[in-house]
Amino acid sequence: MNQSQKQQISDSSPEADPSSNNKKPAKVWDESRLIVLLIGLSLLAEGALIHYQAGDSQFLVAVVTGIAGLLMTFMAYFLPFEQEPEDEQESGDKQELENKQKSVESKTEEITQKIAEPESPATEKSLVKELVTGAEKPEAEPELSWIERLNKGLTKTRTGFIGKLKKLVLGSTKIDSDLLEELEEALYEADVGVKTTEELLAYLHEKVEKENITDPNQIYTLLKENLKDRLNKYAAPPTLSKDGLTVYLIIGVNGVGKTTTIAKLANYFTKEGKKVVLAAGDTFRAAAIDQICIWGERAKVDVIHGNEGGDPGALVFDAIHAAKKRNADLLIIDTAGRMHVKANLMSELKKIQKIAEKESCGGPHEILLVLDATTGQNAVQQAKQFNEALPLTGLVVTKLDGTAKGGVLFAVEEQISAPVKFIGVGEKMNDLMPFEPTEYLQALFADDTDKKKESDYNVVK
Ligand SMILES: Nc1nc2c(ncn2[C@@H]2O[C@H](COP(=O)(O)OP(=O)(O)OP(=O)(O)O)[C@@H](O)[C@H]2O)c(=O)[nH]1
Ligand SMILES: [Mg+2]
Repeated sequence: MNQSQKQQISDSSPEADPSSNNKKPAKVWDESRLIVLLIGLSLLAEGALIHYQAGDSQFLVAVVTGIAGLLMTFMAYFLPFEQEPEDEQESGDKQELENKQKSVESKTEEITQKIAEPESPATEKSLVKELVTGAEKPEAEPELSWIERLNKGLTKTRTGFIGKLKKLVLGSTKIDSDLLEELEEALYEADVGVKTTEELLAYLHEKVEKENITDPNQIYTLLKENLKDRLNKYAAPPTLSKDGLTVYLIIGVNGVGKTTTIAKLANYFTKEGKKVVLAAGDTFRAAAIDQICIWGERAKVDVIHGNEGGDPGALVFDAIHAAKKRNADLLIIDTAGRMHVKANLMSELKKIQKIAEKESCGGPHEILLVLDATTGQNAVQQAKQFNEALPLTGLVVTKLDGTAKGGVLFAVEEQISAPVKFIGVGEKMNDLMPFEPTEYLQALFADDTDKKKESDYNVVK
């Protein structure tokens, strides 16, 4: 129990209230006590009277009477008072106090137990179910096409990063060093990265000088073209084995969206007519197995899983053989989230990769690093270090719907010279697709009002 909880409990206990228990009984001059006092005083007066009237002859009687009076007066005043009986109100209060104390004691015990015991497996399971179900709440709006989802998902970046570029360039009347400097700043702010920004600026400078460009509109067009060329330079479709089982290994730091991406991939490839099997390779995080099993149920694909705390390498071995036995086309392996700076966790990934390589023909066909677009430049560092540990074949950029920057996609490809293979623009099963630079840029640069239907785009399928 921590200090503040202890404090809370002790503050609410009855002992904390000084007025509650130490109440002294009130002095009450009941009738009998008054009578004793009166008799005592009368005897005193009688003693004095006898002495006054009878003189020395009755001296002894007067003294005895006086002493008796004195004693009775003392008795009436100084003898300890009996505690008066509690009235009904007070005994009710006492009962209430006892009940309160009992309830505080049981509450203390309950809190202590809660802190000492971990969440029961049943509670954990229901929490996982809630998490996965939460991502699939029925939509109030009608089902959208991928292009509409993409367009919606990129709203923040379109109005943020791209909106700023548009305002800057199209709002200028001339091309000068101020404009180019502001442009540079906007690119940095949007996580486009130092290298890409410098190259972009050098390209614009050269074009402006060589072709004597004076219209800012042309700068805008040049910028768009350059960004498109950059994305096209790396673009590559997801690899699928021509014959036999294809194996995808999904890696990344904690919470970037690996397991959700796996569910989305299972959904996508199933719709493409492939038989997909999932491997619950995250044996580390509590309830990770339950999470992928629920996603598997939803995507209607088999999940090969072991026990929590088991060896992920052994699980991958079993999963490859189980997938082959089922004649699956694609096995997607989940892994536990890990920090890119932890060498021992990176070597565990290498071990998994070796097993996949040995047990499958030419696998893993994709080693996909999942990156959370909202983490900005940190995603670039992650890509660099994971790529040093394992040769990445591609990237999955998730949560593009949650960022107004969106430039990290350009930076990260340049950094490791590997393509973005999938992008995620939401939590739902249909919110992920293979990355197509053309449709991505069209959604990014589309005007919010006039480019909302799939037919408005020149979609590369
Ligand atoms: N908005 C949004 N949320 C996403 C996207 N992809 C995943 N998420 C959410 O990201 C959270 C984490 O997803 P997981 O799939 O559990 O992440 P993980 O990388 O497997 O996490 P660990 O296994 O703990 O390392 C979930 O709440 C997902 O719904 C996306 O493209 N957009
Ligand atoms: Mg996971």
